[in-house]
Amino acid sequence: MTTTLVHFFELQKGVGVLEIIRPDALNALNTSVLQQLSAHIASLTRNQNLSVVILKSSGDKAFVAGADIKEMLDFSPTQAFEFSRHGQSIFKSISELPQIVIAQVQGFALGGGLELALAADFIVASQKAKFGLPEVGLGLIPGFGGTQRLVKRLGLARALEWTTSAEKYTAQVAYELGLVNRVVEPEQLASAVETIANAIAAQGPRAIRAAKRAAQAADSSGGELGYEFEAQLFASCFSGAESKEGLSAFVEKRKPDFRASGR
Ligand code: DAK
Repeated sequence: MTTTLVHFFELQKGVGVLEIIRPDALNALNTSVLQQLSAHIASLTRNQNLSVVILKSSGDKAFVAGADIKEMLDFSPTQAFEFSRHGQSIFKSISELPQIVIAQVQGFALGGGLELALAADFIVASQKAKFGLPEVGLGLIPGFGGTQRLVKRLGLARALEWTTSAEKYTAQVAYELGLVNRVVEPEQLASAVETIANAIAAQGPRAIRAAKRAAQAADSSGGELGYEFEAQLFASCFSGAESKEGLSAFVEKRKPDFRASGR
């Protein structure tokens, strides 16, 4: 029997919810989660009855703690490239959904988790949420389009600081930088998102779809090249010892030593 890792339901008329359910691994994105996500996205792409999709996850602690580090441990550069292109295409489909996608972020949105939130149209966060791209601490770079989308959202200089420092930022900082639309108290998060979703769903459905396409056209500079380049660079991270050290260190619950000889 297949475990349900991504669940979809209709919350109200015009509003759907897509929920990632993998709380024991802080909702980390493994191949099964991505496959189930992909299947739901494919059916949402054809769904004309919904104006809004709320993207959320299980548990209090994390929205999504990233791509599944344990699964990535044994990737070859070729597998990494395939995984990155597959992941990018899913995330691209999310950003191209006809509905307005709201990421409801209650806790850690790290690495692939932040990239997933960035693929949504906007983010509403709990005061307890934390955002960051810790991949360089694993000897990697973001692989799901985050290097591209964060630059668009924060500008080059800030995005580069986020991508290379591996620092975690509070919801308030993310709000001040324009990454997050609203920050609310943890117990208000679900109702705040629902209120925004219902307000959008009450408007003309065709107008909502047209408004999203028009806004995205204004934001479409850069094109495909950056994503392709990101996938190639992500794959190249797997051709040396550095990512092996970073990924193993996480699994073995120790600090990585990137400076040891031969790396
Ligand atoms: N993958 C797998 N398991 C994870 C995980 C992850 N990303 N994050 C947490 N877990 C697991 C932990 O291993 C632990 O499992 P057990 O030891 O209980 O079996 C469980 O979730 C609870 O985590 P902790 O015990 O660590 O909980 P703490 O409260 O102490 O810490 C934390 C919470 C979020 C600060 C910590 O778990 C953490 O630092 N997690 C890793 C965050 C991280 O580095 N994320 C970035 C992952 S790399 C790609 C595209 C994109 C990417 C990669 C490839 N392609 C398309 C190829 C992106 C890369 C990433 O996202």
